[in-house]
Amino acid sequence: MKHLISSLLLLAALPSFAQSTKTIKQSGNPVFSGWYADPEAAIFNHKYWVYPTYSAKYKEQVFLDAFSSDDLTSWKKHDHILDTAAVKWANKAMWAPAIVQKDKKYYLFFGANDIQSDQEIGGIGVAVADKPEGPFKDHLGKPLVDKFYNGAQPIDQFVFKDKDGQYYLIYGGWQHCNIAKLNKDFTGFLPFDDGKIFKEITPEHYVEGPYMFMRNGKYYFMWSEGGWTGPDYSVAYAIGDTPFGPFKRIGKILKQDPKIATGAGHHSVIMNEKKNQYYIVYHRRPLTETDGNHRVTCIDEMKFDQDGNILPIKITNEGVKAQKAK
Ligand code: FUB
Repeated sequence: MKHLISSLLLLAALPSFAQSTKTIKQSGNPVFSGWYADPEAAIFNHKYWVYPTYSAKYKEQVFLDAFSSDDLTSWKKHDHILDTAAVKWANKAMWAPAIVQKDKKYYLFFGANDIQSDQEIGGIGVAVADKPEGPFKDHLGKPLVDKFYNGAQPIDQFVFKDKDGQYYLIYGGWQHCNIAKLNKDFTGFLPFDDGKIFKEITPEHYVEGPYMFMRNGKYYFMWSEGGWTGPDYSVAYAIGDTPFGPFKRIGKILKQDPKIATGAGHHSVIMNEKKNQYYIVYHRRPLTETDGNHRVTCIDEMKFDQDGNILPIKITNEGVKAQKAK
């Protein structure tokens, strides 16, 4: 009799056990397969989107793919959302997309050609589409930024929307970061009060990959440090009161873990400020790989302390729990 009762109790507990195993669906890291770096994440129409660099030899980087997901765990690939065939001035090294939805259009800012001097053709371009999956077309027929200003290589673009609705382009490689005020249709820039177009906001140890977001009225500025082909690539941050800083480096929050992966860097953030839920979307190199381009896209949780400082991120193989996009 005793046995019968305990078996019945066990059976009664089964449905809730099944339910609890259902709720622990994890993304795993990397979140999708393939060599993909510099992931830019966004939420459009209750779907997560990731726009990464296709991580291959420069000559083979002639397109961008995108990925979408309802819950961060299953990802659908959208092939060739932008191709150099649609951008007459671009022919290699299509890098680090930044996406913006504005006036029912989607704008994809990208770097192309990895220019080494003002004499070369290339820089930062803008493409436009009616849907997040494209197809994207060249918006300008020429680069938006095609020269070095304040020493910044025109790559690694990010578009920040301030609380007053103003969009800013924040970008730069070669250890220099600029901010510039975008005009309404993203065809050019508006000068600052002092007449300048590009203001330098480079913090200490900045290399590339800038990112900005707001939390509790403060401006969080993040960037990558170290060399992207090596193990020490990492992310650091500063907090400011305006998008122009000043930004005093606080410290590193993302780096390699010898048990998990190397070269963790060039990231973006998915956030739900009301729920205080933040995810860092970044690339890293599997421990088995040494080729610079062998980078994979991963997602882990980002947490803050009581004073608003970002806590060091624990990079994982498990990734994050399933979570609907809001
Ligand atoms: O993927 C190409 C380059 O690698 C990016 O522009 C850099 O930020 C680095 O991640």
